[in-house]
This record gives sequence, structure tokens and C-alpha cells, in this order.
Amino acid sequence: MATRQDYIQKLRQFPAELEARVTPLTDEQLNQREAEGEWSTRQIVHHLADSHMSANFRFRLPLTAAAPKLPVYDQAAWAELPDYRLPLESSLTILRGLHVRFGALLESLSEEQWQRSGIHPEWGEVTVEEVARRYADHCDNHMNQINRIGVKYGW
Ligand code: NI
Repeated sequence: MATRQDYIQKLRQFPAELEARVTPLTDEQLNQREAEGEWSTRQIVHHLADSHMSANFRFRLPLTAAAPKLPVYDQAAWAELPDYRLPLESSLTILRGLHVRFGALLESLSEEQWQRSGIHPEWGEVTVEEVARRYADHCDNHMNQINRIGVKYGW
């Protein structure tokens, strides 16, 4: 059973792990995908930056407002926006800074703050702790997805 400290550690380490995994890849490799209709590694990295910017709201709104509605967006549609074809550096930079902020914020929380909650249209009422768990898992899930693409294409 993962603990709050596990989530914090995962979130702190992830940008460097991701960067180490994707930086050696060529442009062609970054555009490879597991299957037709799945995201490429390039889209996954840009998705991670956008997703974790929304995580920022999902951490901070519950800490600063009573039962706030948490923002949602159409991630599949976002992944087709033209800036998802950019080199990775812009999104790696976002993740690097954002996750330092997550680590500092979560490390500082009191018991009461971990249990504050917001309302997500699909997840229902979620605590700050649950948001941390979800985004620690999100890091793992997309790293596994990138690794599966690597296995398929031999990198
Ligand atoms: Ni995702």
C-alpha cells in the first residue's frame, strides 16, 4: 500500500526519469505509437505537461476553496492540437518546474489539508490525497506506455 511519502517521491523523481527515457530518442522514434489510434511518445510527453497543469488546479483548489468544482478537459482533442507536434523541451521544462512545486506543496500539508476535497465530474468527491495517488499512478502508467512502444520498436 503506497503512502503519501511514496506519492511525493514519485512526483519528485518523475521529470528526471521521463527526461532520461525520452531525450535519447530520435524524431522518428518519438512519433512511433503502440497501435493505430494510440498516442506517440511525443504526444504522451505533451499530454503529461497539460495533464499535470490540470493536476495543479486539482491540488490547489481544494486547499483554498470549499468543495470546489475541479476542471476537466477533452484530453484526446487536446492531443491533436498543433503544439503537440513540438520538440519535447517545452513540456519537459513545464514538468520539471511543476513537480518541484508539487513536492514542496505536498510535503507541507497538514492532516486536515490532505483530507480536503473537491468535486470532479467523473471521479466524484476526491481528496488531495486521492489526487496525489492518481497523479503518481499517472506517471507510472504513461512511463509504462512509453516502455511498451520502446519494446515494440526495439529502443
Ligand atoms: Ni494520461
